[in-house]
Amino acid sequence: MGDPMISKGVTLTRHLLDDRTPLEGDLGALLIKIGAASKLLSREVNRAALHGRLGYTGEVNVQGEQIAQLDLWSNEVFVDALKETGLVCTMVSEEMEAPLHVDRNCLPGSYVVCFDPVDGSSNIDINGTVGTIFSVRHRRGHGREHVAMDTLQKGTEQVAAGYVMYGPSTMFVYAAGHAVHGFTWDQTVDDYLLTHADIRIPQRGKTYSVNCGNYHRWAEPTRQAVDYLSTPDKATGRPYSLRYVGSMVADMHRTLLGGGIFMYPGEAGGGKNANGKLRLLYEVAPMAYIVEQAGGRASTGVERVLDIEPKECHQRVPVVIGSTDDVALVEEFYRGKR
Ligand code: AHM
Ligand code: MG
Repeated sequence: MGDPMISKGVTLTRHLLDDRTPLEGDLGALLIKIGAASKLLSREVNRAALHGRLGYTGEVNVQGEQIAQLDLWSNEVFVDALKETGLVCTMVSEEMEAPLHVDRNCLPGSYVVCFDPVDGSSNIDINGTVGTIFSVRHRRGHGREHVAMDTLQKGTEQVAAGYVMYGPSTMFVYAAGHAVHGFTWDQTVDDYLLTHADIRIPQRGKTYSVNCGNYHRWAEPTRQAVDYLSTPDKATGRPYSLRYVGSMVADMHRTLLGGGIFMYPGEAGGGKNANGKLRLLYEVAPMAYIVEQAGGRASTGVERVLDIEPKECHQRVPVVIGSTDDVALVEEFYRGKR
C-alpha cells in the first residue's frame, strides 16, 4: 500500500530521461548533474558543524554581504559540476562578481545557468533550512564578448528553473515549461524520488511571509497591504498567519505547497534598498518561473517579474509572489485601488 507515487520509486534520473517528460535539448542531462551536485551539498550542510565548516570567512562578496564558509565551498562544487557537463557556456553566481565564461563549452545549444549555491546562508550556523536556487537559459551570444547577451535575458527566456531545499528532508523541485515536480532525497538509496508530482499552488492562501522588522522602512502601499492582511475580518478570512523563515527557498516552498504570499519589498526614500534585497537573475526570476508554472503569480507590485529586462547580473528587484488572488490583492494597494 502506501502512497502510489512513492511506491513507483521514480527517481529524478528516470523521470528526466523518460520520453514522456517533455524536455528540450540536453536539459535532462543538465538537471541530473545539478541534482548530483546538490546531494554533495546536502551532505555537507548536514555535517557542516562536524567538519568545522560553520561560520564566516571574514570576506564580503560583491554585494557587501558576509561570505559563509559553506557559500564558497558550495559555489566551487556547482561551478565544477556545471563545467563538467560540457553543456554550460556561461554561469552567474551570487558568489562571483562577474559571469564565468567557459569557452570550451560554448557549442550550439549550450546553456547559461544562474544560481545561488546557498541561499539563506545566515541560517547555516543555527541549523536552519537553506537552499540552492538555479535558472537555465540558452546562450545567446557567440563568445566571451557577448557575455552580457547571455546573462541579461528576461525571465521569460528561462527553459528551466528549480531549487533544492536542505530541510528535514532534502528536496529537489524543478519546472521546465510544463509543470512543477518535487523529489525527495532518499538516503537509503542515495537518490531523489518523485514525491510531489505536478505541484499546483492554491489560488488563495492563509499566510503571508515578509520581514516585518522592516515595516517602518517600507513604502505606504506595502504597509497598507500588510496591515490589511493582519487585520481580523471573518468574512474575508483574515487575519492571515505570519510565517517567515528568512530563507527564501523555505518560505517559497511553504507558499508553493500551501498557498499565500511571500514578499521582499523595496524600502521607501530612494536609498540603496529601494529594490529590496533579492536578486533578479538567480533568486526572483527562477522562483517566478516555478510559481507561474504551478498556477500562481509573481510581481514586483507593479509589473510581472518575468517581463523585467535585466540590466546587470546582481540586480535586485522587489518581489510579491505566490497565490494568484493574494498577489492581485497586494497589487491593488500598489495601484492605489485600495
Ligand atoms: P542570501 O542569498 O545572502 O542568503 O540572502 C537571501 C536571503 C533569502 O533567502 C531570504 O528571503 C532573505 O535573504 C532574508 O532576508 P532578511 O534577513 O533581510 O529578512
Ligand atoms: Mg541568496
